[in-house]
Amino acid sequence: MAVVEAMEAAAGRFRGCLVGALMGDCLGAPFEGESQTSRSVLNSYFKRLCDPDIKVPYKQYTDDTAMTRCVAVSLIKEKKFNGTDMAKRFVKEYYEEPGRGYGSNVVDVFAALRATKFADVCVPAAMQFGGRGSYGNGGAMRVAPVALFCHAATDQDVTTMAKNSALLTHANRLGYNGAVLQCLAVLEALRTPPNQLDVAKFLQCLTEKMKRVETLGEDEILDKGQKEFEYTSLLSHVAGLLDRGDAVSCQQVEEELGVNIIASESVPTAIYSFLRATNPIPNIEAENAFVRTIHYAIGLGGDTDTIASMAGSIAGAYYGIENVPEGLQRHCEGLEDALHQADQLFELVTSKQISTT
Ligand code: R7I
Ligand code: MG
Ligand code: MG
Repeated sequence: MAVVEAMEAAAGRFRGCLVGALMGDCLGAPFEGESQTSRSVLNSYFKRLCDPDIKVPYKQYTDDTAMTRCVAVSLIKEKKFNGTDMAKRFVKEYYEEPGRGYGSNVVDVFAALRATKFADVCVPAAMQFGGRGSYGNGGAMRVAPVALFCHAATDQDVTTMAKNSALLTHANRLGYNGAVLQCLAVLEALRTPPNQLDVAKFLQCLTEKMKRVETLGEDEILDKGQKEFEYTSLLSHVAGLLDRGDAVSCQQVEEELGVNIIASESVPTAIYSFLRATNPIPNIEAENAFVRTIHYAIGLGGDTDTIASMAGSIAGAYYGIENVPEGLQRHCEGLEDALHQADQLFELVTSKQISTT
């Protein structure tokens, strides 16, 4: 009995993770690019969404989910990371539905991948921004399936796969290390037993891992003005803000962590949102900590779909699908696919028919 229950709980966390990512994207997208949204406006937004008697427009997913789905399907079909397969899926997906709100630069990568017939799938990304590569958050926003796939892998293997999945479009160190950090955060949430989250420990663990990740490799170069331990230092900012509790305003989060489409100004913000929402937040009515995470992340403004999606995938991995209200799930385009992909990933991981090296 205990084994069956443990398996169900673990499967529920896989589902929570991918549905959390989807929900943050779908519910956050209508606010993308806006400045902060007041908590009372978002309280009514969530109340209306949860009310079965009120009809609200269906919430469509954006590029965040379109690409996350490609990552998931590629890992499921290949049973390992295959960069060429993943890149082909990104490109096919983009040209079938180009109107999903992609970053302006990543579209050039897709065109170059297609024009070069996928000869070397990392080259087009490496040529962006004068050869420095993009540091947008596109590598991080789609990385959740990698964390699930690497559920039992070593830190080294997780880091390598997250980095390789990001390098297909984001060759800048801040771009791919943002994906690594987001992946490690999802994994840490997934591996933390229910009700045993210790915020300080969670951050400490991520900080130690990022210190190793950010130690400059021989093949890496720092852009002018970039710091070697950028994310490590941002995590200490996150800890500092959390220590100040409710005294921290949205404005301060925007100023100190950022709410932008750049990875270093959104991944730490998503982690902060998840950790901050473990406790009640003044004027946010949601009693459910998963919902509070997404509500809080959206309220920060800026890159709301992506920050809510990243925060949602971490929160969903920790709280599990049983804590994700069905009244909210039903609004999200692509819900069935997200659930199915989570189940397929769980099956693969538990059957151990995969390679993570
Ligand atoms: O990172 P990416 O896939 O965009 C993801 C974002 C998410 O918010 C989605 O929801 C969607 O809205 O877009 O796409 P990129 O085009 O690689 O990067 C996004 C943007 O970051 C670029 O268009 C630039 O504005 C900025 N950026 C840079 N700007 C200057 N120099 C990324 N790298 C650089 C850089 O090196
Ligand atoms: Mg988007
Ligand atoms: Mg976005």
